[in-house]
Amino acid sequence: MGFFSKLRASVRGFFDDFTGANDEFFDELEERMILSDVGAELSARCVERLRERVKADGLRTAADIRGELKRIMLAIFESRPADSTVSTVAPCLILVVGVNGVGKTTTIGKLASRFRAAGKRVLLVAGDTFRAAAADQLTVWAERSGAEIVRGKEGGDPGAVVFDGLQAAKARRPDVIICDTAGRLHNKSNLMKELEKINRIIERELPDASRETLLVVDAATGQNGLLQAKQFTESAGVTGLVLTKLDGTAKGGIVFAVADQLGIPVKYVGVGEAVDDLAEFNAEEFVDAILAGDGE
Ligand SMILES: Nc1nc2c(ncn2[C@@H]2O[C@H](COP(=O)(O)OP(=O)(O)OP(=O)(O)O)[C@@H](O)[C@H]2O)c(=O)[nH]1
Ligand SMILES: [Mg+2]
Repeated sequence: MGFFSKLRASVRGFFDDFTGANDEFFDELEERMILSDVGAELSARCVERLRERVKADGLRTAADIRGELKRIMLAIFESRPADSTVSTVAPCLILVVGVNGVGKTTTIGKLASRFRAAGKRVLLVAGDTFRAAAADQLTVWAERSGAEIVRGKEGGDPGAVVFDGLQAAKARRPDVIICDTAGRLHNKSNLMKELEKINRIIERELPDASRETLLVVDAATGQNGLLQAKQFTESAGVTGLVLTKLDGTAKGGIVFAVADQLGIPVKYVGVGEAVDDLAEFNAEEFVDAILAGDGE
């Protein structure tokens, strides 16, 4: 599959130079995991556990050790909510948040296309009035995917655009409503306040909608992305994560750090700028892709 071949090329293989289950191998593995942004503490914990299992079970071959590491890494996801798909019980409202440039608008475009391909009626709301041309960018995606769009004036009040969008939703009854938001305001507390205001408007105008708040994080920002995730989770009620730009980084390990430290599921991963470059996150396939390395 194209999707996983992109991932494989981007994430560094942990077993590329395997010569045996010795200290050198374990140290190298831990280092590679840290370089992939799994995080120092979690990498150490995984490798420690692997050492124990290798010793206890007398594992010797790369295949056996890889199988054990796979189980250990999958366990990171097993303690988290398993739901990896967005609810599409109509009306479903998806609010997309995240700092500037991470890929919010692109992800919305990709999601709109997916839902349209599944026969859903989609309404996009251009809640980013801060950045020039943000609404134009979303309009291009709407046209491309056959979604409807509600947009306001540049520099206008995002709350007002969201309000208008929700009135349109009440009248037109789409299956899915996706709201874009600004990634940058004058400062961070403004951004969080704006999101709280948008949330209040949605709560008031569309109280019965099934809600998702997807936080988009650029995988290449590594541990800083984890920090963003913590901040947004505290103030914006995030229900799921989208990790983008996994095609452009060898740091896909951030997925593990996020799953380990935050109680929110990774729902989608982005591996490019094209409409098909978004996939539902599947922990087992993801771990397989990471452990497969470059040579396979
Ligand atoms: N390689 C790659 N590029 C991506 C991916 N997702 C988005 N991009 C690119 O990242 C850039 C920023 O994407 P946007 O969707 O505009 O990001 P945003 O979060 O809406 O940005 P602001 O509106 O400025 O806050 C664009 O050039 C996208 O094409 C991805 O998964 N892989
Ligand atoms: Mg945007």
